[in-house]
Parts: sequence; structure tokens; C-alpha cells
Amino acid sequence: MHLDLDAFFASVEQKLNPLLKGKPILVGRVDPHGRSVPRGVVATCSYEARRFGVKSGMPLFQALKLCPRAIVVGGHYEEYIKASDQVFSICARYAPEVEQIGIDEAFLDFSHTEWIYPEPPAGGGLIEIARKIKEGVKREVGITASVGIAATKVCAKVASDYQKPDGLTYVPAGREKEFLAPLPIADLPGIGRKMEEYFHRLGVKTLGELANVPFEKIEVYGKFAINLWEAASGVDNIWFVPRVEAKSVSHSETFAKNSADIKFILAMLQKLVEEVGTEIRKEGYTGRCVHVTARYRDFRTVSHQRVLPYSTSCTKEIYEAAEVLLKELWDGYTPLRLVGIGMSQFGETVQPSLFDEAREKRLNLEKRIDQLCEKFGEGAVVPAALIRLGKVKNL
Ligand code: DCP
Ligand code: CA
Repeated sequence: MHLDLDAFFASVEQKLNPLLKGKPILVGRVDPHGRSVPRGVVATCSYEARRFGVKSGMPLFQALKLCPRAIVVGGHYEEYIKASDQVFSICARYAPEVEQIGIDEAFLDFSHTEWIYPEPPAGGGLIEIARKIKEGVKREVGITASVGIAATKVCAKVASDYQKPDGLTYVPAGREKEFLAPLPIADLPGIGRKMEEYFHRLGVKTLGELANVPFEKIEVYGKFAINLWEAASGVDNIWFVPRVEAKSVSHSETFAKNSADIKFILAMLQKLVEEVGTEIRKEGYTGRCVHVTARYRDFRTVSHQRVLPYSTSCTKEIYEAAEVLLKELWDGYTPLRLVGIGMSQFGETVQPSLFDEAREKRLNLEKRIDQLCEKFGEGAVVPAALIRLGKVKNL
């Protein structure tokens, strides 16, 4: 089962201020301190605003052109975290395992619960459970969630998106391929704009058409395309990459002095990511799961993790995920005494390099920097942000 909150930040804003209910609203981007980010873009917008063609990521001015009556709000990051925590604790009342992916979505694993929640028509099964979760979220958190039920993760995720907002879509086991077939390929997680164009050029527009490409033909487009083909066929999916070893590489550091300075904390995070990245590239690993830990001055320790859509050893990609995770788990003002970052789920090297030259170039650059550092000593080449830490060699 996959659960995704609808227009998440906007729904929380509408709950906090009932005057905004039923109105088109735009949530401007905010940092974890609740300050709005200048030169704003729309972080998200209510479904009332989406009717006018407004989308997340769009510059605010453009959104206001499309929907001049829209009300711009935002800046309650701590409320978003609170709502998110409430939602996932409701999920945990029913699901044996809740795998949170980001701030507003999670996979709920009901494997081996067939005796407790039999599939329809034998019983109400997971549909009934999904209804209960949705009702609990509405009643206790005051927002709506969309849920997809399927036997594979990819299919459950696509299903949760299928009837947004407030949706509930059930795909019976064995009917995954049939359900996915009419959908555009961009509905599959992991297919970005570039890849969508690439498949369009091949004349492949729907997931059914992708699944119908002969396997020998898709094989030549690389490992990543094989995963997508399998996902579209409903036989397997990219989320279940087998783990080779259950180990992790992690680094953490206690600050000389507790700090609530976001720039310092992010610089520290970057330094730790550089260390982890160098180590895993040296070992020839690529990992899919990034975890970040923060310890408050009272030793309260919080951590979050995220599974990336593909394996990586690229510092830049690990850092991007780590920064989001840190901002999710830190309240933004209480001083921290430690941050830590780890990488796990090492497995197959799935490099979608065919589709992303920039990514490949970046990785090669990082490998060259590793070689320079090995030759001339640690700190020979460092990102400018690390100057803030003031103790990097050669600076
Ligand atoms: N978000 C953000 N910046 C982005 C994308 C998202 O700040 N570029 C934030 C705001 C969203 C939240 O993350 O409310 C969840 O993102 P989703 O992509 O799930 O979008 P929504 O929940 O807003 O809408 P949907 O109903 O389509 O899930
Ligand atoms: Ca959402």
C-alpha cells in the first residue's frame, strides 16, 4: 500500500486557517526556519488552484497570472512536520511496517498479513484498512490522503496517484500490467522528462507500449531501461533491487560548540557527505538509502532516511537528499550538537548514464577529485561551502 498526502503544504495551511478552505491557494517556498525563500516559486498549491493550470515548481508570478485570485501563503514548516508525524503514526496502527519516503508519502507493507486482512471478496481486506487510515487522517490531522493498494511497490505508488485527491485505488494481485497499460509512461516513478522524450522518440507513449517492447530490444538500452520495462510489465520493479550486503557507511561529527546556524550545519553535513562519498567510491559501492541523524543539545536524537530512485555514489546526489532529510528532521532553531550521514542498501550498480550525461560527468569529476586528494592529501580540493568550517587543510 502507498499513501500520499494531497497538496500537502496547502492542505495544512487550509486546516490552520479555515478561511482558506475551498479557495485557490499557493504555498511559497519556505526554509525550515519558516522564512519564505526570495524569488519565490510555488512549493505546492491547492487543488482549487490546480484547475487554473498552476503547478508546483512554477514561479509565483506566473502562477498568479494564471490564477489572479489565488492567495499566497506559507511558512509553517514545523506544522508540516507535525502533520506528517501524526499521519505516519496513524499508519503504524495498522501496518506492520511503514517505510516513510519524504515528508508526505510512505509505503505500508502488509506482506504476510493475508490471514488478518484477507483480499476481497473473501473479506473487507486492505480496502477497509485503507478507508480507516484515510478517515483517521481526515479526523485527526484534518487533511486528505490518497491511497493505492497493490502487490508491488511501483504499482501501489502509481495507484495512489491515480484518483487524487482523496483517492483510493485497488489493483488486485495479478492485474498490475492491465492497470498500468493505458497510463502515460511519465506516470511511472523514475521516468523524468528526458527519458519520457527518449521513449516518445521510439514511439512508446503508454506503459502498455513500453511493456510490449520485445525484451531483447529493451536490453540494449541498459539496466535502467530493463527495470522500467519490468515495472511497466508489473512483474518486478525498481524499488526491489536485491541487496548484496546489508551494511552501511556512515560518518558523524560532534560540533565543538552546539549550533543552530543552518549554514554551519549544512557545511558540516557536506563535509561528512564528502567523506562518505569518497569511501563508497573507493570501495566501488553504490547505495540507494541515505540516512541523516541529528542530535539536539539535550541528546534527543532524531533520524530520517530516504530510498533514492536509483543507486548512486555521487556526492552531489547524496548531499541533495541529505539536505532535504536534515531540514525535515531538524526543527530549525534548537541548537544541535551532532549531525551524521550514512549510506546503505548497496547493491547493483544501476547507472542511468545513457539518459543523463551530466550525471556521468559529475561522477567522473568527483572520482578525479578523489584521486587528487589521495595524491596531495585530504582537503586538497574542497567545495567552497566548507571554508565555513574553518579547519580544512590548505585554506
Ligand atoms: N514540495 C516542495 N517543493 C517541491 C515539491 C514539493 O516544497 N518542488 C513540498 C510541498 C508539497 C510536499 O512537498 O506539499 C509534497 O510534494 P508532492 O509532490 O507530494 O505534492 P503535493 O502533496 O503538494 O501534491 P499531490 O496532491 O500532487 O501529492
Ligand atoms: Ca503529496
